[in-house]
Amino acid sequence: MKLWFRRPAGTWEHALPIGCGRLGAMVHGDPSAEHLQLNEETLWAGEPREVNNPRALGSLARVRALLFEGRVAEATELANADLLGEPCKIRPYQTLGDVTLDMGHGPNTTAYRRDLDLDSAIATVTYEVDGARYVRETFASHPAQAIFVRVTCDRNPADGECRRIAIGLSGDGGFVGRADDSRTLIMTGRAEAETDAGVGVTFEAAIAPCPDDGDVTAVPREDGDRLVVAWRRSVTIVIAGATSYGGADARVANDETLTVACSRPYCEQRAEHVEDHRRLYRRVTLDLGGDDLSATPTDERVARVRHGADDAGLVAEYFQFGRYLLIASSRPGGLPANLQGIWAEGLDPPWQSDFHLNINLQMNYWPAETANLAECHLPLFDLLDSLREPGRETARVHYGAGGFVAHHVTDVWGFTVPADAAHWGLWPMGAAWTCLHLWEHYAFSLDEAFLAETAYPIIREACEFFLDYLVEAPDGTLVTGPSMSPENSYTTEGGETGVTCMGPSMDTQIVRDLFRRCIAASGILARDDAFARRLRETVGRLPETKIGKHGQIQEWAEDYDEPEPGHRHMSHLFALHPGDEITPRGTPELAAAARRVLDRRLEHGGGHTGWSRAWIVNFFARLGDGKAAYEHLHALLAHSTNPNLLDTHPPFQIDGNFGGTAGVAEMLLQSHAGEVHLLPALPDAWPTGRVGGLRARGGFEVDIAWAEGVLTEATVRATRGVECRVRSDAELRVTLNGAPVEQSRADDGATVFQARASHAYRLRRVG
Ligand code: FUC
Repeated sequence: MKLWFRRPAGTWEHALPIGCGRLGAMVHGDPSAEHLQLNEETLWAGEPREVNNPRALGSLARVRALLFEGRVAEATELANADLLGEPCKIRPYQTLGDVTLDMGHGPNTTAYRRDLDLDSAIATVTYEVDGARYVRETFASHPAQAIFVRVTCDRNPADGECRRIAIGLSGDGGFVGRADDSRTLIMTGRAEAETDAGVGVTFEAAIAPCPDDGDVTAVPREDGDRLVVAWRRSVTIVIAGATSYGGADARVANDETLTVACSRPYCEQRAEHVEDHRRLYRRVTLDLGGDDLSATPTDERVARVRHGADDAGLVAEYFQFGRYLLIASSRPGGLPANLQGIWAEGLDPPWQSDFHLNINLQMNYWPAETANLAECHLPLFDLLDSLREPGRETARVHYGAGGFVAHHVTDVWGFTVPADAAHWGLWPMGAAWTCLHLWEHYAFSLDEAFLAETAYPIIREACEFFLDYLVEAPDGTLVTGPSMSPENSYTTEGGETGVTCMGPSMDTQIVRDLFRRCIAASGILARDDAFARRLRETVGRLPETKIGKHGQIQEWAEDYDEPEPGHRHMSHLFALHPGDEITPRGTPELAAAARRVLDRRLEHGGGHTGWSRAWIVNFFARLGDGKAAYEHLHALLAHSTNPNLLDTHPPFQIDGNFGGTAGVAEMLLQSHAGEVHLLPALPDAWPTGRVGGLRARGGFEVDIAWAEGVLTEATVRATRGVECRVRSDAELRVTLNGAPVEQSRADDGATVFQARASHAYRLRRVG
C-alpha cells in the first residue's frame, strides 16, 4: 500500500497529499528543491453576509403557477430575477502558501525514489548525492497539528563543514515569510472579504527548523526572508498553519504548536503520528488478488490501466487511498472534506473548492461508515448543524416556511440561499440529503444517544421545512418546487427547454426518505407522536416513482424528453443509491427501470466525469451486477485518475476518490435492504481475495474471504444484540467459538441468527 514514483512531481497532479484533517500539503519531492503547497481548512475568502432575498417570497407562488402551466421560460426568468440569493455567489476556499526547501545539492542526484506509505501516512523522498544517501520524510500529524519534515543523511560532511538548507515561505497574493527573533519564519496575510477589507480571515503559516547538530541563520530578502539551516546528519523542520476563523488567534495557536512540537524528539512525534493514523487506517484490510506489481511505480500502473490492463492490486490501493484521504481531510472537530478535500491550489480553485450539496459533498462521505471511518463522518454533521440558523432565515424569507433549508452549495459562512442561477442553485434539497447521513451514522452504529441528541433534532427540523413548503400539484400530490433534477434539462411537449421544474423525482425520493427516517427515529426515541403522524399523512400524498416511455425511472413529474440523455447527473436513481427504495429483490420492476436509466445514459456517453463514473459503480453494485460495476471502476481509474491517484473531473475533484472507494465496499458488502449481503457484486476480475473490517448496518463488522469466485468464509462481529440476517450465494453454517449457533433459513433464503453484543460469529460455506 505505497504510491511510489521514480521522479519528482513535475506538476501538482503528480504531487502527494498529506493531511491531519485541518492542515495539509502537497509534497512535490524534488531532491534539490522541495516544494510543499500548504492548505488549512478554514482559509476561505469572504465573511458572514446577509444574502437572503426579500423579493423571493413575493414571487414564489407566481413561479410555481407558471411552472404548473408549463410556461418554463417565464418561470425561469422570474426565478432568476427574484428567487436567488443576493449576492448569489459564494467565495472560494484558498491555498495557505508554499514552502520551499533549497537543499543546495545542484543537479547531481541519483537513485531517486519518492513514495507515500498509506499505512504510516508518511511521504518519503530518498536519493544520493556523491555517494551519500539522503532521506526526507514528511507527514502531517493530527496529534501535533503540525507538518514535520525530517531530513537525514547517512554520512557526515567533511570535518568542520556543514550541509545547508534554505527555507522559504510565500503565498499567492504577494505574501512572503519574514524571520522573527527566535528564528521562526512567519507569513501572515488576510483573505479577501467582500464588504470591507477589515473582516476577512487572517492567516499565518510559521516554520521552525530544529537541527539536531547545527544552527539557523536568517537571511533577509525582499522576496521573502530565508532561514538557512546548517546541519550535519539530521534536521527536523516543523510547519504550523492557522487562521482567525471562529475567533482564533493564529499567532498564538502557531506559537504553541511550534513550541510543543520542537520540544519533543522527532522519533516520538513520528511514532505518535503513525499510531494515531493506524488506529483508523488499519481497521480495514483488502486483498483483491492479482499479480504483485508493487515493483512498478504508481504512475506506470495507472498508465497500464489506461491502456486496458487489469490491476486488482491498484484497485485495492485506490480503495485504501480513499480511506487515507478521508482520514487526512476530515477529523472530528474540523470542517468536512470540500470539493478538493483540503488540497486546493491557488486563490480561486475550481468551483471555489466549496461544499457542493447536490451530490459531491455527500459522495465524499459515502465510504465513511462502510469503510469503517465513522468518526471521520462527524465534521459533516457539524457543518450541517451550523446551517440550521442561517437556513431557518432562508426558509422564512424565501419560502415563508419553518424548519431550515439549504440549496446546492454552501461555504463556511452559513450560505443557504439559491446560488449562481436558477439552472444550478434553485434546488432546496441540500440540507435534506445531508440529513440522511445522520440516519446512516445511526443505522451503522445503532447509537441511540447520537440519534437522540444529534441526529433527530436536525432531521426533524429539515422535515418541518418540507411540511410547510410542499405544494399541491394539479393532480393532488404534494411536490417540491421550484426545483430541478440537478443540473439536467428537459424539453416539454410544447418544445420549451428548461431545468427549473416542479416535483422532480429526486426531490420526492429525498423527502420520502427524510420523512421515513424521521418517523422511524421518533418511534425509536418514543418522541413526537403527533409530528410523526403528520409526516406519515404527508408521505402518503407524495407522488409515486414512475416508469416512463423508455421503460426508465422517470426523472421529472412529466415524462419529458431530455436534450442531453447522457447527462452526468443521474439524480432520479437516488432511490437506488444512496437511497434504498429500489432494490432488485424488493422492487424488481423499478430496479429494471433504474438499469434502463443507466443504459440510456451510457449509450449517450454518460459517466464521463470522475464522480459520475463513481456513482455508476455504486449503482451497478446495488443492482448486483459485479461485471458492470467493475468495468466502470476500471474506467474510473483509466480515465478519471491522475498519476497520484487523485480523481480528475477534470480538474482534480476528490468526490470521485471517495465515490470509488465506497463503490468497492458496496461490491463486497451491502446492508441497506435489512440484511447483510456478502459479496453482492463480486466481479470475475477478482476471483480470490479477502476483506476485513467493513461495516454493515445493525452494528456489524464483517470480514469476508472468497476463492474461485465464491465465498469461503466470513466473520460477523456484532456490537449490539440484534437479529442478523445474512444473504449469500452459499449455504452458510454459523458458529460461535467453534460451537454451532441456532440458525434458520428464511423463506427468501437468508440465513438468520440471533447475534449477541460483542460476539464474533464465524460463517462457513457448507459443501
Ligand atoms: C456539480 C457537477 C459538476 C461539478 C460541480 C462541482 O454541480 O454537476 O460537474 O462536479 O458539481
